[in-house]
Amino acid sequence: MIFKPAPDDSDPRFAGYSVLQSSSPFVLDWDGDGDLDLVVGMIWGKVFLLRNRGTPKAPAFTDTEEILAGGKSLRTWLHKAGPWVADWDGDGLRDLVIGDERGVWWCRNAGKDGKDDFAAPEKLLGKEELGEGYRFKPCVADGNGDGLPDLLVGTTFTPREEGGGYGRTGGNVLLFPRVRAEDGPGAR
Ligand SMILES: [Ca+2]
Ligand SMILES: [Ca+2]
Ligand SMILES: [Ca+2]
Repeated sequence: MIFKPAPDDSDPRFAGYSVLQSSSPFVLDWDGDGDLDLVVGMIWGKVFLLRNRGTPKAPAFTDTEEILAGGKSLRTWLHKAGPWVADWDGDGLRDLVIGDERGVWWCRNAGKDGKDDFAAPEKLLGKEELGEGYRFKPCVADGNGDGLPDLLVGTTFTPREEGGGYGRTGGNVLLFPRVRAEDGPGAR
């Protein structure tokens, strides 16, 4: 599936690019009209919206839409963005939690009157917490059943072998439990 114009034609890297190459979709009814839309992270770290212009049974995704964060088109620090939409800080507004090659980021929503107002990405987890790996893909869920939202993060890594070669690519799912609700974002 190739969209033209591409998500950001001002940047030649995106010209005519397939938005589905190495992309990570998150499915939800973003606009509350009863059909499922897609929030998609793409290979170069951009995150954008594919609004369903069809129906629940016959979806149609015809264009890409910018998501603004901190007043700019949303892009993570590095590529292969993996978005998740959840109310991370429990204030009743959906937020964006995004993984990339470097870590996991949070865009707090301070919107009003039903309109989103996402802040620029703020780091939740970096290499120091995530360890060896890359292509981090977060999931916000109560992973340990205590009622508080936790972060589960999928990773990919290719370990070095004796002699300098690389072994088979593998991965983990890491759980970062939130200890106290009042600790806010990043608590684990
Ligand atoms: Ca919808
Ligand atoms: Ca929130
Ligand atoms: Ca929990």
